Amino acid sequence: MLAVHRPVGLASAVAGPAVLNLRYCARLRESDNAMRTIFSEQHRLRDAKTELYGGELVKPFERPSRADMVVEAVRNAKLGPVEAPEPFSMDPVLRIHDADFVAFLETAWKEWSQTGYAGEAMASVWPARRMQCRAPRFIEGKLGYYALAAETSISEGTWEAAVASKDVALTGAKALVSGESGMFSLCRPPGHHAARDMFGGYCFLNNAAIAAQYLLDSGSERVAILDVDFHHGNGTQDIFYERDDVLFCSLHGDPEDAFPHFLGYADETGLGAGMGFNRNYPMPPATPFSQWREALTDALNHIREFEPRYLVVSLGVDTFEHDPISFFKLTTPDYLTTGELIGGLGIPTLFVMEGGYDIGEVGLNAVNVLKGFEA
Ligand code: Q9C
Ligand code: ZN
Repeated sequence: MLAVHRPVGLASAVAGPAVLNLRYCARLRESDNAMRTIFSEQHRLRDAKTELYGGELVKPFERPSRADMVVEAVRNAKLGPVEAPEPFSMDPVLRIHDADFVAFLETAWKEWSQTGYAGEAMASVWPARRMQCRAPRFIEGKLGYYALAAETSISEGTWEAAVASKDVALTGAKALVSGESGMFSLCRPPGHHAARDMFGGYCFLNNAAIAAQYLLDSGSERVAILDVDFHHGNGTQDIFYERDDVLFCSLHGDPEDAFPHFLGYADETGLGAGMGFNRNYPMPPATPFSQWREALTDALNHIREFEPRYLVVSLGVDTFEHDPISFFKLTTPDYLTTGELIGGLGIPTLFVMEGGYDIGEVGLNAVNVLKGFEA
């Protein structure tokens, strides 16, 4: 009771006239509704020249202009303030990723460029079936050991951008712990393909997993992760596969037809203590919103039943009908509906940016999810 009454007494004593109190209340209410975006200019340091695509080296689909378009859309929509991240130590990263993997990422570009190779660092050899799965000394072998795919090159500045990206995720998570009900961590590079010891699919550090673990470590019992990126969140699934404190639900292109091809089937439901805490919703080419929405509703029902303290959404908008590398048929207004359905849970939610490669529409589509959530 005392805690309820004291601020009122203080406010009237300090502010005096009731009209000032009203203005103060109005300001409070306004900032309650505005979703804060965490964004780092450091994302620009991830600016690889090459991606292996269709047998050619092309300009990467995952490029700096993506994040610029999203932050511009956040500002145009007046979603709320855009803030720089706070720097965190590597401790939260090491709760998710292996120390040798982190050390590899940190030094990979230097080791590669010291060999004298002209191009960017890319994996070209793997510990395939019946070979030895151990990290060799030379960078070429280490790349194959730590890579889950070949399209993602490591270039100068990649590590620094990945570090800033996890700070963006952690700053958003910290704000949730402080009582915010919705935050947008505009991460770039993305993270959901990164496993505890693997990079690839444009991802290096798993921002969503790092944020989820931080939320657990801040004293919450359960956290759910909803992955709506077009691609299966193989890294996140793998990280939490044997755990019952994180429910992972992913809606994605059927791995029979879509990257990452070797994970994301419906029969992957968790292992050991984690049995039943992993749910995959693979869907075929040309899936329309009507069908995708049914999967979302089912996932949201399971999340509601799980009663998590927080929800982390791996927010990819490469489900868009015009996405250049994906095959679902979601339209721009569908993202508003998606946000509304997620907001209907009433769970404090951290949105972590993942994919979305239609540069012209990625901003509006992402912001529509956030606006729908706020509505
Ligand atoms: N033919 C994310 O959205 N290559 N990563 C796909 C398509 C890799 C996507 C090839 C796609 C990675 C974060
Ligand atoms: Zn994706």
